[in-house]
Amino acid sequence: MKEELTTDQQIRRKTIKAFIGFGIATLIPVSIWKWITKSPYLNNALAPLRKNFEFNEKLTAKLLSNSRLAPTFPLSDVPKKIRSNGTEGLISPLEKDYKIKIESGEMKFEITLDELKILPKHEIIYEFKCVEGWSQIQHWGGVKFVDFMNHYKVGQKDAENLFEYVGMETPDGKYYVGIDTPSAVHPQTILAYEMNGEPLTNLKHGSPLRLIIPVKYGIKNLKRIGVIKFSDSRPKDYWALFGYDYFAGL
Ligand SMILES: Nc1nc2c(c(=O)[nH]1)N[C@H]1C(S)=C(S)[C@@H](COP(=O)(O)O)O[C@H]1N2
Ligand SMILES: [Mo]
Repeated sequence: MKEELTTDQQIRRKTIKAFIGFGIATLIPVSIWKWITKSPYLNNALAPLRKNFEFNEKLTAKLLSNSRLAPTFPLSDVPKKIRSNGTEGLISPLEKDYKIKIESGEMKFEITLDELKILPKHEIIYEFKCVEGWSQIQHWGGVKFVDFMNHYKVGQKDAENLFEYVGMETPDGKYYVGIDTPSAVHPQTILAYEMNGEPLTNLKHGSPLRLIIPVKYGIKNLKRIGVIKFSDSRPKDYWALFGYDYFAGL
């Protein structure tokens, strides 16, 4: 039943095909986005991001690149001895009344670890990678960074936009990292207070609270969080000052 098509008909068919193709192409990012926001507590505070997702090409690209999930592993793959590296900002004794200082726009406040622990706990077993060339499967537990942002309504510049960066520092200010917000809100980024299913008590591993950010190299996984602040200007970053790539993404 081969039919002869007029040029007009051919053009029409091609247009329809192109239209369907375009429709499918736009569905891909939308479905990735839906997957990011599947978590119920993501919806509200990330609604502003959704707008950016549609209108801000740069952010869209970043979000897409960060919507990849790092591979996870079974508990049996976790070695008994967890490697430790880097003690900047961990030497001074931890203050007895340890609190995390938060800054976001006009907001400035402090929270305790117990307050943070009210939020849902998430665990991850993934391959931690240090730029120095070693990697190890590790098991961490804590609060999703995006849950923390939503719960305390921080990181929001206005009704439509998030601040572009998150800066974190040790309480003594001797180690510090800057994280792009799309990586901070990645579903696997957590404020970790557990290692190997137990409270993180080891000071060398960042007790009482550290960052676990599987989309970045080890250098960005700040141990002993004292300060979390949101900004549009790039926060200073310890290793970037030594010439390492600012984003240190994986
Ligand atoms: N406060 C602080 N955090 C830090 C570092 C550091 O020196 N000080 N080193 C980083 C580096 S280079 C790595 S590889 C990881 C190591 O984490 P671990 O000791 O729990 O294995 O912590 C990161 N976070
Ligand atoms: Mo590292």
